[in-house]
Amino acid sequence: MSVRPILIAPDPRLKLVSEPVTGVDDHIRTLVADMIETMYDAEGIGLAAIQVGVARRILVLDVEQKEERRNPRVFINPIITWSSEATAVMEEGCLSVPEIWDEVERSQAIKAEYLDADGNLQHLEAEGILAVCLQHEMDHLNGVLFVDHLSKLKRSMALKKLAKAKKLKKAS
Ligand code: K1U
Ligand code: ZN
Repeated sequence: MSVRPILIAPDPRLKLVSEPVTGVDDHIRTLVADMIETMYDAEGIGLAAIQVGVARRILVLDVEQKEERRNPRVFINPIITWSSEATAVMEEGCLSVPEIWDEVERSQAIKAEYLDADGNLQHLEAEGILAVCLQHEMDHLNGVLFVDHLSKLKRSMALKKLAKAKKLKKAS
């Protein structure tokens, strides 16, 4: 297992629509193991394959983030089969948009279908942080970043802040 570098916005690869996985083979299993290690290394609660430069419809989540009780979940080719009309607003961050946090409104509850790491079909009903994180990661599979949900003004401020932070990091 290895930690892979995480793409940072405005890397154009983050705008790609990822391709479905056609079979869970050793190549996919290695990618999934690396994604889990990368997520924990970065102290994230989720990660999509495109964030490590692989345009495949795979994401990993662990919204508990307790080192002594790790519970990584793997979602391959996930689809949302139902989303509540009721919405909730939660502050979000993204490992590909470092140091930016802002409020995003999403469905408060969802139902999803996906393949697990063994290629078995699974169903999930989620609410709270799990629903938020799953919707955030599924956006990545479609080339959408959480800042794309913000107003034009807020998005441009966020991206300017990110560019400034990148410039300062480069200069130091
Ligand atoms: O980059 C990502 O897609 C992962 C992202 C997931 C996420 C976070 C918050 C709301 C929605 C989706 C993150 O994990 S950002 C880092 C983070 O959440 C965190 C980092 C350190 C401590 C606690 C949380
Ligand atoms: Zn993200």
